[in-house]
Amino acid sequence: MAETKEIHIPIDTNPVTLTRSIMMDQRRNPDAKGDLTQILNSIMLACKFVSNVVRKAGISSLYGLAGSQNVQGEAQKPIDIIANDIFINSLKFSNKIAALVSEEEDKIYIMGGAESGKYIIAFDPLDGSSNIDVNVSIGSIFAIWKRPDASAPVSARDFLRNGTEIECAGYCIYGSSTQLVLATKNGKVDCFTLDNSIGDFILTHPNMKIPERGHIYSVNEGNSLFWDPAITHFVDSVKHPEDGNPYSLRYVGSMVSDVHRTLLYGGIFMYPADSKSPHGKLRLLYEVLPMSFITELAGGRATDGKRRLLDTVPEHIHQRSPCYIGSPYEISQLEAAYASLT
Ligand code: AHM
Ligand code: MG
Repeated sequence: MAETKEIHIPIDTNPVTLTRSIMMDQRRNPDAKGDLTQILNSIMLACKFVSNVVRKAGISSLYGLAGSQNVQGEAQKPIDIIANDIFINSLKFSNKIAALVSEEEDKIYIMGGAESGKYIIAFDPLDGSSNIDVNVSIGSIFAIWKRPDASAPVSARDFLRNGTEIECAGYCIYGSSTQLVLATKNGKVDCFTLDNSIGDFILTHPNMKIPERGHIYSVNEGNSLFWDPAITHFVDSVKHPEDGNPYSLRYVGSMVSDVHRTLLYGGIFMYPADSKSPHGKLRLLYEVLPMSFITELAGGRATDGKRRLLDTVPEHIHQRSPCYIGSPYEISQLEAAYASLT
């Protein structure tokens, strides 16, 4: 009789995939109708699609300015516009989103046929676009809210809400691997890594927790000429600390990458207001609030220097805000600088 050989293949045959995780969340909530499940599935598909486009961008000449033409004489779109189309088309298919706000759309985009949907979403389909041409990690960011009254006509007012009312937020980073980080209200922050061989995201970093304190600060220090005294003092204090152990500076210039690193290693990510940009650069609805929500659920903090960011109610959909996101220790140090110097 032939000898039976045992073959050991280091493969997890029962991984927690994002698809499974979303379904398990729905099963845990007996009142859930599955609307959020469908929306998250649409986002997952959009992220996989954008990831694929980002990876192909170099070889398929997708880079270029809006309006320029390819060799066939067809108009080419820049990759962030392609990402926007991918997100909108994917979300349309879910049929559960009444309207959306995108960094790429001037006005709110009302979904024909789904105006009575219970949910609205704000997203930046491809943040960090200035990094696209130099092969630096970029990402997509989103936040989902339940409409206060789904029977009323959907309008921009539905989006002008406190960040604590976010149902779910996340980002997808297109880096050396593609990872989707998802945070759900009353839940936790999980990070899933795309396994291209099976075409699904696998749970690789469950229940992410930001370190209580880090040793990295992240800011565009080229703007320091325009900073206010509080931010200047804080940055000086981490560069010239009393214990003689200065912080490291890391700044990709791509919010998703800088916040992702901050969640994993701790420290602080900053985009201050300054005398040149009195409201800062980053947008509340689809950059600052989703990242603040995720960071708080991971045990971190997010402030504009004086106020908790999640308590900010935007006055218009593309409103900017200064932001400081990170470990509890560094954020309290920064708040102390603002309290004593402003
Ligand atoms: P974008 O939405 O036009 O891509 O700009 C947002 C990006 C963020 O990802 C990043 O944190 C910031 O701009 C970097 O800005 P700067 O180049 O001024 O440091
Ligand atoms: Mg952006």
